[in-house]
Amino acid sequence: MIAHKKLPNGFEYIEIKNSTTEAKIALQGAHLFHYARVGEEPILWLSEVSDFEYKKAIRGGIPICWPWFGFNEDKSLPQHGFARTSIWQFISSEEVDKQTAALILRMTHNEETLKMWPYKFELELHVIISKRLTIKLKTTNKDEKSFKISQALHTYFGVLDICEVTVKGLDKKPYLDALTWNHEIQTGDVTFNQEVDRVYQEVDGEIVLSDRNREVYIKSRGSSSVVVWNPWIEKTKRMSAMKEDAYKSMLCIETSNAFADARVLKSKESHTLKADIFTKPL
Ligand code: TA6
Repeated sequence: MIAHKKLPNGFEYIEIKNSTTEAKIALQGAHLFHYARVGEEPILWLSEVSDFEYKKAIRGGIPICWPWFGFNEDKSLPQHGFARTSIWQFISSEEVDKQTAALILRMTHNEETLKMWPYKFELELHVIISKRLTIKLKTTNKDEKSFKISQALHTYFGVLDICEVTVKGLDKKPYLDALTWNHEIQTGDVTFNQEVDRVYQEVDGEIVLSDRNREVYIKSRGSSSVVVWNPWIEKTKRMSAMKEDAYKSMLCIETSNAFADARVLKSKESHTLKADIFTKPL
């Protein structure tokens, strides 16, 4: 089943349900905000107090940070770009088989985006919902001049208890610590007992989020950087649309082209950022 739904306030999303999975994608931001395998805890975390209002980013799921990751030099512009608060077009949906749905959403430059970012573009999100979740974000330069993008699939994963989570696959990788702006090298698995906000570079393999009852695998393509973020106690209190204890049950592992991994696209060139997400029971 693939249905176009509206909340009482008019907020539109697509609901997908089949024999193995369920998902929900908002037209604002092409924001996948729910993904679960039938009978299991959702893979994606969604804040219990998230907004579902136009021009406010949903807190959780997979926000699309584009055409810049983080803050813009022009501080009047939104953190993480404008894609996640723009209305995308729902282009197509297909029930590939009883267990698989494929959807395409698209946004292009308009008067509003050109004021913030003076380039013509086409941005498409291809999502394949099945026992695995495949997300492809394709940027095409429709302008005559080159442009540079930094971006992230800012994926919020649900975890049982952040204190018992380890992230594998980043050992010996260099990272920028966004809390100190120092450059560091990862030693062993990433564990969590404080705020963590790191942009890892030279990432070339799969990342494994090891939780008490499952392992979530994240395989990326078109990316050599990964952002790992947990706001912990104090930062959570300052984040919009997050309950005070939210940090205990979420972790962001973001397939990205961030900082040194930003990409330059010449006129008519395309670049695709891809994440494959799947689980293995322990
Ligand atoms: O990806 C990590 C990060 O850049 C953090 O520094 C924090 O700002 C987080 O994104 C959330 O940003 P948001 O704009 O969604 O509140």
